[in-house]
Amino acid sequence: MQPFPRQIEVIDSHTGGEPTRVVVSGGPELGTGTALERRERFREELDAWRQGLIHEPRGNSVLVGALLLEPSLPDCAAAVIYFNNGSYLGMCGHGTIGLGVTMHHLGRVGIGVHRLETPVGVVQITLHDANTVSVENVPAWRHRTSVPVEVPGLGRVTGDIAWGGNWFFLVRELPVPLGEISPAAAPRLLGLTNAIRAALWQAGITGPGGEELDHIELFGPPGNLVADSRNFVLCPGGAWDRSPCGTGTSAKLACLAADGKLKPGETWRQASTTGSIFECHYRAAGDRIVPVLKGSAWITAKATLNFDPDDPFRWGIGI
Ligand code: PYC
Repeated sequence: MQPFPRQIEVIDSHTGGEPTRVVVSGGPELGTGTALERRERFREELDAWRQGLIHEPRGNSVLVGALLLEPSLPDCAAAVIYFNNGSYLGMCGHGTIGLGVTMHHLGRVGIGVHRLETPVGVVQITLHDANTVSVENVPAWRHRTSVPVEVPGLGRVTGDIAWGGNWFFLVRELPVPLGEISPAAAPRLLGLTNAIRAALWQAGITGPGGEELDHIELFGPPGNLVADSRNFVLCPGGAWDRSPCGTGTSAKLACLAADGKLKPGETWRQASTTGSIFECHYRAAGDRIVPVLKGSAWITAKATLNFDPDDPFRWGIGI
């Protein structure tokens, strides 16, 4: 394996409460190729780097990493690979807002429009000011509607399967009252969504290519927030998203569009479990939609991570 350097430079930010760690220098050497090819090299040959960057004691289960790379496409400002405690992501909405703010902070992009290469396609960011970014995501679409799944100990749950840059199961009907969506309710909601995810996999309910539906979304009323809905999103590594989840909200917009509940250009304000909000709309693109999500991010740390070769936990603790 490629030896770890002793030090990796990172910039941490949060988007609506959800943290992003951008690897600015000292990251793994992935060679040339598309973002997808380089992500697969990362996964197959250098996964210990992901673990050291994200797991405790340097990181935590909520953190999403963003490896900033040279683009392979000439019209892109950068390429990026997103990863978390569980695995690698296709796209990451909150992470792209954090990345835009971080790149501006580094002087790598100015206010205006920029394109970024991701493993699942090119996305476009508009940097409105030092903290506010719109992301035009990859096309989103609904794959299946009102899919039933029997969840042990819970009963029949119904939901839609949609792509928003990752695969999502968006719950429509639960056999129990949803209750309040709030950080205090997170342990119960984690129990529900983990059980749904396991039942979907057990039942062989997947994306069209057999992909695991590893993000599960619950939706409730916005309460006193100025929003259309409040969500709870289970992420692949078992943490819940503190932000409204950009790819999850893209999947939600695809379902709203397919149901005729949201027209192109109409605003949808998606609130998260913590109360942070993404303001969103979409444009039609054949049988898909192109979602646009606007949110804010703040830099929280500029750090040098140390990897002492004598540290028994230098690769992180996978918990
Ligand atoms: O914002 O797309 C997102 C996201 C995915 C996982 C965590 N956040």
